[in-house]
Amino acid sequence: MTKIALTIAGVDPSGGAGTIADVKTFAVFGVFPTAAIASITFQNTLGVYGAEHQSADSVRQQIVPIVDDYDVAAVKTGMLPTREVIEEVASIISERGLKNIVVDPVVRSTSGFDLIDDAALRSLIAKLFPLADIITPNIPEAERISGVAIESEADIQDAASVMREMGARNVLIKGGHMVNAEGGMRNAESSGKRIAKDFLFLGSELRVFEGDYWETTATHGTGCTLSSAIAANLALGNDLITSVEIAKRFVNEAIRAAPMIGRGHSPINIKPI
Ligand code: PXL
Repeated sequence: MTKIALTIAGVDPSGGAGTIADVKTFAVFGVFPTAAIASITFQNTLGVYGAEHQSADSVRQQIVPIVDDYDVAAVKTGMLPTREVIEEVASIISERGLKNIVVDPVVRSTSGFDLIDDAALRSLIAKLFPLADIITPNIPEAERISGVAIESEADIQDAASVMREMGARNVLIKGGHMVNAEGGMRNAESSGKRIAKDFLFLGSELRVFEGDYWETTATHGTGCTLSSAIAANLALGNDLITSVEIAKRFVNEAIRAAPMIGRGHSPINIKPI
C-alpha cells in the first residue's frame, strides 16, 4: 500500500534544502511526496538572499485539498515564516486530525539569514510544539528556542527540559554543530576520528546516537533531510526510535557522498542507503 507524506516548508530553488530535499527524501524511502509551499527563498550554496512568503490563506488552500483527498500518513514542517502561517498549519493539523507530525523548528540558515521572525518563533512554540510527535532542533535552534547556552551535554539536557516544558513531547537535538567544540565531542578511541552525537529525548528518557563526523562543507540540507526522513519512516509504520536511527544513517551517508557542487556549502547527496 502506497504511503503518502506531506511537507509544509520553504522552497530552496537551488535544490539543497527545503521542499526539494524533502520531496527527494520521501521518494527515496518509497513514500509518495506531497508538498505545500510556505515561502519561496532566493538562495544558492553561498547564501540566502531573501524570501517571498506565502499568506496563511495560500498555505491553507494548498494543504486542505491534499489532506481531504489523500490519506496522509505523516507530516513534516520546515520553514514556516510567519505567525499567521504557523497558526493556520496548527489549526489544519488539529481540525483534520493529522498524525505523525515532525516539526523541524527552522530558525535561520547556516549562512545566518533569519528564516522566521520572533513572533513566528513564539507561536511555533505555543501552537505547533504540542501537536508534534517530535521536534528536531539543531544546537543554534535549541539555544534560541530554550534560551539555554549550549556548551556541554548537561546544557543539552537542560535545553531539552525547557522545550519539553514548552509542550514538546519528544525532542531530537542534533549535535553536529558541537563537534567543533574543544574536548567533549572527540572520539577518544581513535586517533583524530571525530563523532557527531544526536540526543533523542523520548519524554524524559534520553537516547544518544553516535555517528561519524565528516570534516566537510557539504552540509546544505542536512536538517531538512533528517526531519523528512523521520517523517517518511513514521509514514511507513516504523516507531520513533527506529525512524530516527534510519534517518540519521541516511543523512550521514548523504553527507559522506555529497557531490561537491556550487561554490559554497554543497548540498548533500540524497540517495538510497
Ligand atoms: O536548513 C534550513 C532551511 C530550511 N528551509 C529552507 C531553507 C533553509 C536554509 O537555507 O532555505 C527553505
